[in-house]
Amino acid sequence: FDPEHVTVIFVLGGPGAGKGTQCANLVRDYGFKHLSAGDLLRAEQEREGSQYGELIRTHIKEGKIVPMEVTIKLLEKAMGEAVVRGSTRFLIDGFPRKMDQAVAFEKSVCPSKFTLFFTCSESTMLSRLLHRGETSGRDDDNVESIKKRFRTFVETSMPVVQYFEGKGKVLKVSCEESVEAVYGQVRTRLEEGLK
Ligand code: UP5
Ligand code: MG
Repeated sequence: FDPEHVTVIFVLGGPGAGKGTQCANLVRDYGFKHLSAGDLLRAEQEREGSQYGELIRTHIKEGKIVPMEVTIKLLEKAMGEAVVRGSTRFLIDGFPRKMDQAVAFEKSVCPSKFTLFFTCSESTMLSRLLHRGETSGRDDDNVESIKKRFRTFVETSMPVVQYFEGKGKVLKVSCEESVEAVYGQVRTRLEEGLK
């Protein structure tokens, strides 16, 4: 597909900040195509015959970033399929979370218009994830994995946010409040960004 004809918005924020929840609201109200890198990786992990199943499983459990070739390939494929079906506006959720991914994706797939960055305290994120873990079935919704995910976020993913901030391309939203209150802010920021 031609990057000139698509709009990409990155959605970043700590584990459990509410990226997926708010993206679902934006899909409903603005017709974005939502692609969660984590969801794509989990689907690939489950896919029969995938050569990456074990690699993805161990990285996710340890809160580590899967090598970028795998994730970028999955995203590029999903975007290509969505473009064929008429999508032009994408929310790329939970990606890029390491500098090499950010640079490679913008160079070889598509530059982003801006990044929506969800800020949230670790104590709030921890309680949300533990609550979700009671029913999610996710291998990484347990205290040990969550602590590792927090650490990777601070050490590896925050530099990506700072990189885009340096380019004036980050719109921040605080995610401590209720889903509805946060969404009000998300809409305001998004509309500023799309102007
Ligand atoms: N909830 C949400 N908002 C709330 C609110 N305002 N008030 C009260 N409750 C709220 O929300 C989490 C929970 O909180 C839900 O129960 C929700 O109802 C509630 P959710 O919207 O799911 O938060 P989200 O930010 O999407 O959390 P998620 O756990 O998905 O974030 P992660 O970034 O940790 O997970 P992701 O799936 O993106 O990545 C998982 C792993 O995949 C990574 O750790 C990594 O190992 C791997 N990965 C890569 O290697 N490379 C990539 O590029 C991407 C992922
Ligand atoms: Mg998510």
